[in-house]
Amino acid sequence: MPSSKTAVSKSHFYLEKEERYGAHNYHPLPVVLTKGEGVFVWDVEGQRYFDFLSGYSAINQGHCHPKIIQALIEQASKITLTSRAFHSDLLGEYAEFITRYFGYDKVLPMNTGVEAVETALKLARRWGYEVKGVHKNKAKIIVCENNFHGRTINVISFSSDPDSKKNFGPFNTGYELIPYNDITALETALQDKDVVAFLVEPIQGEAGVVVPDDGYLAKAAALCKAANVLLLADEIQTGLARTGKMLACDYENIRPDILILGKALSGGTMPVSAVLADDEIMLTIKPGDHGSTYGGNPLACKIAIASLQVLKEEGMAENAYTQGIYLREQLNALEHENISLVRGKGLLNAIVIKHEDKNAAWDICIRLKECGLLAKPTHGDKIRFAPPLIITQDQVTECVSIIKHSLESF
Ligand code: IF1
Repeated sequence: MPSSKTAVSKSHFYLEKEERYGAHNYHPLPVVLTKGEGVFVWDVEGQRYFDFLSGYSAINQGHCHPKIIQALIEQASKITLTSRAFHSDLLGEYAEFITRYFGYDKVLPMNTGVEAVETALKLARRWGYEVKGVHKNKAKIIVCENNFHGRTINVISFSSDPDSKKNFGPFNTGYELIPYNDITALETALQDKDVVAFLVEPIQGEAGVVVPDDGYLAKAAALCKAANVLLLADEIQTGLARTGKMLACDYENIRPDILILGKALSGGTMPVSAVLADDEIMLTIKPGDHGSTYGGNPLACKIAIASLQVLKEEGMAENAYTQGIYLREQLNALEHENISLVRGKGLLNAIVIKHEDKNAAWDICIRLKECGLLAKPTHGDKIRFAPPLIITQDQVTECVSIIKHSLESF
């Protein structure tokens, strides 16, 4: 990389390569990051930013958390992958650790979030046929409008977002869409005896941090239990202390039949996901029925144990709870004409931008970047504010003044 280049063309050097040789499946903010530590990231120009996206909640513990990186380095120099054709000295230790941590009989380890979602759907159908007794290929799964559970063809089969489905058909069947946060709609859908599961995000992240009414999840859980239908909680984005409790389900004291985790399960180091359930469900999968090359690899096991340990050791849920209240209070106190709404739980928040220019949210994010804070619009007029859960009150105060300044100069 020629060092004499001006600052702008340094980033341009990297952007050009990506544009030329990489698929154009994203539209990122024009910033090229090269270092991350805690709540901060640095670009190739040496500029420092507050990270208010946290890798879409995969970096809850902060960038390059020392204890997680230490675990990674130690294990990476021993053995990283055995495959499941053989045993490792870490899978049993990890399985015991995570099942005790969340209170389930067993874990099925996978890699990406969507793989864990697909695994949960397969488990629910298998349980539906072999335990509930639904007739072959008749199983139905209820899902919510504006859901986001990943990008495989099966999962987008039940998306309600035309952009994520366009020209990817034909799609899978066996799914019924109902409105989110609508108990009556769920009650009606559960009358169908072929329903085996209800898959739901405790807070809809991609939809723009849509928080359901208090009691919605608890009522949904009760209705599912009464109908002998499994409750599948997708906590890939809301889990692991992000919303101010270890799980967003904890706000309503409900225990999903199948718990789906990902993202921060590895502290942002590598894809690690997990599906937790009790034996009646989990043991319907027999040897050879399901798996993946990297699922449960020793490197992932070691990293996940460390990632879960630091969440508790450093009180990250409690800090997310406290700083989330403070952040929303400070944002509301701005009473800014372009902020129509502030919403969220813990440190999963979004502001809804009110402006006649449809690109306002994007342009505000460009201004935020120029003022030292990285955030990204979601669904047009919303900007997600989700910093690492280690952020201090003083740092939140500094970030709110950056947001205030950016809005005023917009
Ligand atoms: C992208 C956002 C999108 C998720 C929930 C499963 C998955 C995700 C609740 C799948 C993944 C990521 C995917 C990433 C951007 C981000 C995201 F909501 F977090 F903002 F897309 F909607 N369930 N969410 O949020 O997990 O397979 O990605 O590990 O695809 O652009 P994955």
